[in-house]
Amino acid sequence: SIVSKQYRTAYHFQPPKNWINADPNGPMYYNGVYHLFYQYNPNGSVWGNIHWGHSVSTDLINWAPLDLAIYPTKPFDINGCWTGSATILPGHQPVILYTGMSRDNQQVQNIAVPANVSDPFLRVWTKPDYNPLMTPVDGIHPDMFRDPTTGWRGADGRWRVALGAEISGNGTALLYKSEDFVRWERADSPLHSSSASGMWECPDFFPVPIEGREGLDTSVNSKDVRHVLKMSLMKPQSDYYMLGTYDETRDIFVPDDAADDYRMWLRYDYGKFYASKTFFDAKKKRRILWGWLNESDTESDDIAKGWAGIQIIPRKVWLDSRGRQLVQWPIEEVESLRRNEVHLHGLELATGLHEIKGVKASQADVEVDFELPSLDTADPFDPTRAMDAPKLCSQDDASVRGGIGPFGLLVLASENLEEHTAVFFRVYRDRNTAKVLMCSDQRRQAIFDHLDKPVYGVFLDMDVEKERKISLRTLIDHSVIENFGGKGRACITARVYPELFLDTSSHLYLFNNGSSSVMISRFQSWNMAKAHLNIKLKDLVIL
Ligand code: DQQ
Repeated sequence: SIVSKQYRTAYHFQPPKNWINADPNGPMYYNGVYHLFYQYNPNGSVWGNIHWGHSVSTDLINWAPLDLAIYPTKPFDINGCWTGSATILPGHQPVILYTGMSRDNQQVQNIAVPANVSDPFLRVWTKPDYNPLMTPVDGIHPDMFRDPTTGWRGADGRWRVALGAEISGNGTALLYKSEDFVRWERADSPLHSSSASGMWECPDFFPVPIEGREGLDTSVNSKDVRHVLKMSLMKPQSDYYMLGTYDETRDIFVPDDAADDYRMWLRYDYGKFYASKTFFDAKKKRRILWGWLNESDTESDDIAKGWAGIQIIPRKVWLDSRGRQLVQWPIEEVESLRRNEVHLHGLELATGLHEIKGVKASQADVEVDFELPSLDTADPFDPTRAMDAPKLCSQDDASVRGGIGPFGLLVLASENLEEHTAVFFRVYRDRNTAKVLMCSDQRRQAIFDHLDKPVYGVFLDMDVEKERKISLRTLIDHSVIENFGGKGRACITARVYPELFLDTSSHLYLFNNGSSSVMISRFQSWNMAKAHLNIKLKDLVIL
């Protein structure tokens, strides 16, 4: 069976003694301290009895666990304290809105406030008895009404929050408005809804500047910003987002491209990634994204391991220079864990394998640039196969010879490659342009056969004619591989459980199975030190 120690992560957030750790909740920066709450079952290895776990940090990498912050005690949340968000109100007053599973099993929205706002760690939260603030009435289904966003304030001075719902079969971001953040009324129209999908869980709504990479406070709205509306779809359990305009007068979100097939919507991450939520980091003026990475093993494995669920390394997000998608990159603080750099530049990667020696391949950070040969040796693009990138990755996998590619990394590879996860690119010539397919193939990740072994894939939105270089950054941490293609324009995260590295070290290879060589114009890898995920509070220095 799977034993927990080998799959626990060294630098990806996990609660210390964890059972179910799921959605990131109420992330915020407040008075020098970063807060992460998360859906947490303190005494079970399956979902249920949900509390709010709470950890604090001064660098988003090293964490001190605190007592449970919000837990089922009142008629308005006695059956679970579900997902919600933090908002910092005027007077620098933090509050949390969260969904309670009420005594009669209805989803209702409650407010919680710090018992002592001068406690630098906001350890104790209280829930006023005037809760719930919002209840599922007027056609709102009591099973589909949850996950309040961070609030934002319009020019009219009124607060707004969005809630995940499904109305008449349509995925919906319901809009509520308030003068005092206590008395809320439903707006006449939702912020947005679509017939392309059912229930929207964990909505998020925030501005990004058209120019630059800075984050903005959630209430900012001007001609110099675009808005992002994100939703988690329960089927196929993935996170999607839309870029568009927030029309404050009509109080609606107007997407640039309202595709009626959700598979055309944009995604933060084309791998395993769910229930994500952003917050504005006022300290470094960044928009930071958190995301839950559930397990890809079985429930009995989780019981044997005694834990399930980790978080991504927090990512800074901003609008791509061409304004067509978001870009994501691991926060710079993670680089403080880098040790023992191994680098090679100017390697011509002919067809074959090239092992990277001297790196701890189960706990590493890798950055590599692949310079492409002339594109006319690329395979022709078959548009009939374009719709389904994952399928293309599983058919034309790492073992299928191509003109340019497949090339990339074999990650968490065993001695004789019986086990490995292939992260690779393939270039196709499409009339007078070229397309880049990015893949992560988990089918050979482990000799266990009961694991979820998907193949993930996405086309990189880049001008490969002009750029001629494809970059890849990969964070490896025992049972998680986070991949950032094209400098963060395409992200694919996978959960893997190799068996063989139990008794042998794991290996990292560059590989090229294309007929053309590619030039490795840059390769750097680092061992990653363990983050401190269980700091004593007294040792947490507030800068
Ligand atoms: N998880 C929470 C819900 C949310 C779901 C319950 C998403 O509030 O919709 O644990 O994973």
